[in-house]
Amino acid sequence: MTADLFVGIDIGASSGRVIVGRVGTGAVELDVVHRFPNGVVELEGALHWDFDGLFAEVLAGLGKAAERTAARGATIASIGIDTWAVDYGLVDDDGKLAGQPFSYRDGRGATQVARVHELIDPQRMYQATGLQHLPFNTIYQLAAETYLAGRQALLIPDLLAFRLTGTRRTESTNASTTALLGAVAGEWAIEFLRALNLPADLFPPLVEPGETIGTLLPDIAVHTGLPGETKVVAVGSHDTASAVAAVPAADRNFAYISSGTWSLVGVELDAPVLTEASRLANFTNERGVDGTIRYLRNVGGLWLLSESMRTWAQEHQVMNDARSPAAQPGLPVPAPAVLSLQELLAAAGGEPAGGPLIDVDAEEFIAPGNMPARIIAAASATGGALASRPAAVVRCIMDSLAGAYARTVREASALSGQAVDVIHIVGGGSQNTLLCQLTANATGLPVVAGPVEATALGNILIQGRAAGAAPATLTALRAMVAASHPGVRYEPELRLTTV
Ligand code: LFR
Repeated sequence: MTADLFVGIDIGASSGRVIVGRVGTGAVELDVVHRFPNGVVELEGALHWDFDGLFAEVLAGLGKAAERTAARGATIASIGIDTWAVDYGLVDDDGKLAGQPFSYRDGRGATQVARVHELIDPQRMYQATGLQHLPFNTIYQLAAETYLAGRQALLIPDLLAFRLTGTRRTESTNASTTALLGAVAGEWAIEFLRALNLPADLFPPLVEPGETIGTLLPDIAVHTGLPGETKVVAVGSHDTASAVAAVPAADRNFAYISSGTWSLVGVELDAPVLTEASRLANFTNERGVDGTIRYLRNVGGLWLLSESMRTWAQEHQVMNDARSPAAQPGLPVPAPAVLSLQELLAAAGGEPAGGPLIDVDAEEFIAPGNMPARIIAAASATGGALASRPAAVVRCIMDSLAGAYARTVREASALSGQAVDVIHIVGGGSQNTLLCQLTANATGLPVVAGPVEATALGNILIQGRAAGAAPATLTALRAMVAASHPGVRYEPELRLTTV
């Protein structure tokens, strides 16, 4: 029997997966046993997550993991969970969930910003929590709640862990995205809970990555086929914390870009930067694994691309319906095919450099909707004429992202004093060769791309370490990632200019 298998549950804003990870001597391997889609759903006019649907997928994935490992005569040592940050579900004394959790893409947080800032001065909030201002931070969402009596707030990974084990905990890397956790002490900022009239025990007690949350509830063990003693272990439950833990950097002089729905761009530090300059530049000090600080900014991400592709697919459907033989007898010509991601990126690579740019961080890009129209309007507002053909829009997104990455890396380094010699891109964007090359060009630094599954690797490695199957330091864990998942290196291309 081997006991070096771990299950990672890793759910992002657009998809989730259940992974069986094997931690061996100097190497870590993943086997994705279950994938499922995720996305916001509209319920009673507001944007939510289908938590019950996600939990059903988690159970299905755990069942597959149990089957897969039993077939190999192996056992699963533990389960770790990570998801996006900020959002939570409200649970009553009996453990019942009060409705499906709101999504951060719903606008309700933004409506509370002014009121919260009247109660807590934003400068004081930053000095205490070190969190960047995002209109959907947990603190603003909580301010929109009308009924909290007898309820506790469980962040999404904590809610999943609670459903699996019956134990209520708040994992600390994710707690740091609430704007209710002190950046230096890592304790709840009780004064802010009080200022907002929120109960002091609104969140369950904190737990650090590597600590055990509990073991499976009997009915979960029966349902999934996993042994009842299977542990749920806290990992960097904020997906970005897990991703940064698995960046295959050799030393501290690196910047990372965790590139997925969002691009999280920054450096790793030992202590937070809480200066006024840092606040004005909107850098965040989120907690990382092993007490590190993820000093970063949320830059717009591949959400701009995926929402654009969704819009084009919808328009294509409408055109096709209009051209169907039923709608237009005698004109049964299908609309031109929608380009795949690969085709779109290839076409975008062929578009001329130096085209119009947009501010990828603008609030108007947060909500779902017709992204190409918003991008074209944003480009024209800054004097650029952006053609509506998909290749031109995609090129504009890529150029704008690369430019924002370069600015953000420069600022993170300047504000923190952390030198940067190389940029690691991990997550989905690491497979986007155009984006990786444009980033190397814009920063003038080498880019090492990969692994694409950094988040899942970070999740598995922290469990592996807790079980004694992986080394103690982050540097040694990262060396395991580098050895088993070699990256692709992009050097900055020289731009020849005529004088
Ligand atoms: C990335 C991420 C970001 C967070 C955003 C919203 O998946 O977790 O770090 O700011 O989603 O939760």
